[in-house]
Amino acid sequence: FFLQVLLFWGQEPNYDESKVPSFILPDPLIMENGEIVTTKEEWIEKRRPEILNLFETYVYGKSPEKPANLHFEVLSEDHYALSNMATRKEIAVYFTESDEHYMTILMYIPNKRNGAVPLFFGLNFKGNHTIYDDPDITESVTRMEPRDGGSEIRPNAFKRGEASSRWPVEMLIANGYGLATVYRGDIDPDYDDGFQNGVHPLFYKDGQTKPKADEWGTLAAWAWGLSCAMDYFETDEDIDASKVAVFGHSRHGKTALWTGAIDQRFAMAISNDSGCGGAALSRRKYGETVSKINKLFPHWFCENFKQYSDNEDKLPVDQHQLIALMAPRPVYIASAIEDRWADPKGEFLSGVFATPVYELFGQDGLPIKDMPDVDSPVIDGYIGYHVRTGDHDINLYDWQQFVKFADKYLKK
Ligand code: GTR
Repeated sequence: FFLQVLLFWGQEPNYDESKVPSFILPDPLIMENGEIVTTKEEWIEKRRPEILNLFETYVYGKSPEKPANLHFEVLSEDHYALSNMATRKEIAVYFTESDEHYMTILMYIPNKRNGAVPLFFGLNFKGNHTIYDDPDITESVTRMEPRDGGSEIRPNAFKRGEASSRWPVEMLIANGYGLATVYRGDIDPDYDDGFQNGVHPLFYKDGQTKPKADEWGTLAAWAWGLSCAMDYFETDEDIDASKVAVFGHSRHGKTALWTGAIDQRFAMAISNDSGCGGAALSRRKYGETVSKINKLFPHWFCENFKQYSDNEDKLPVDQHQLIALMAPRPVYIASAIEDRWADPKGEFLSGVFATPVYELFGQDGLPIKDMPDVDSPVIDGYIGYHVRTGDHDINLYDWQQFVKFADKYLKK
């Protein structure tokens, strides 16, 4: 079986730093026509839209405009959740004018609050009911059933609270933050079904049966869904919509960064172990590569991205520019030292190479050039970073750093 997996991936991943090829990264501050960007105005008006468009066209795919008839419904509200510490709400966000297709936002808001609160917001893997052992959370179900035998694992196969080690609900509430999440399968189930379920078909033009080569894959659809949730947050007076941090682990970390890029209403983005197609530089080809990710997850990116499998040097962008799209907003990159598949050093370097864009705004990006020691977070600049002990996961240690970082920017 192992051999088969290797064959499927094409080759063994490279984990040898001496075998990382030399490469030249696209310069975030040089326009495609060669002009050099020297002011923040030029960045905002010219270079940022140019880079965003390159990522849309060649990496994640363009998403449709949000529907004008996006509407919301509060499905439940309980002011005595978490032993009276929090208010729990569930909100349906309907994607079209009918009430057929929707995602459910689950949120906890601290009861001890002076006005609207800052919020951490991100996708979950296994259903809303898995993030916390609370009998009153509505169990996620797959509303958008696979039409031809796809294999997305059904969220109701997962136990209530089974992902709770990743979701420190009490700690966030005690620190004055709200927490909100959506089951990603509500937006687009995570398997390659030719884009027949999920939100994609809701937006096909007449006769269209799949996204065009430069149109949204699954990661872009998830980001689009998170952006729809922001429309809701703007209507909820318990939430300070100008202080929402979008976060995510792994594939959801990639999504969080893309969400922050397409929707500048998010005040902060947090990437945890996001790796290839997230914070890690593609040109390093360390651990997971463009070719491996396109084979393993052919539905994540747009079709155009496939032309860069084993052809990273031709990519018109690299992932440091995705970090740069957050500027001047704060962004946090977290790695785990044993998670070599996600290339911790490549994640760190994206922060280093995004820094010149922050400097245009007179801000410190990532204030160091060499990787810090394990378990020594760097949270002084607008780009925060840590590499912690351990493997691919998001745990309390990661969250403690995110809270420290967020306290600096979202508690002002
Ligand atoms: C892996 C994938 C990574 C990462 C991870 C996850 O299998 O290769 O890119 O996204 O899954 O989401 O946990």
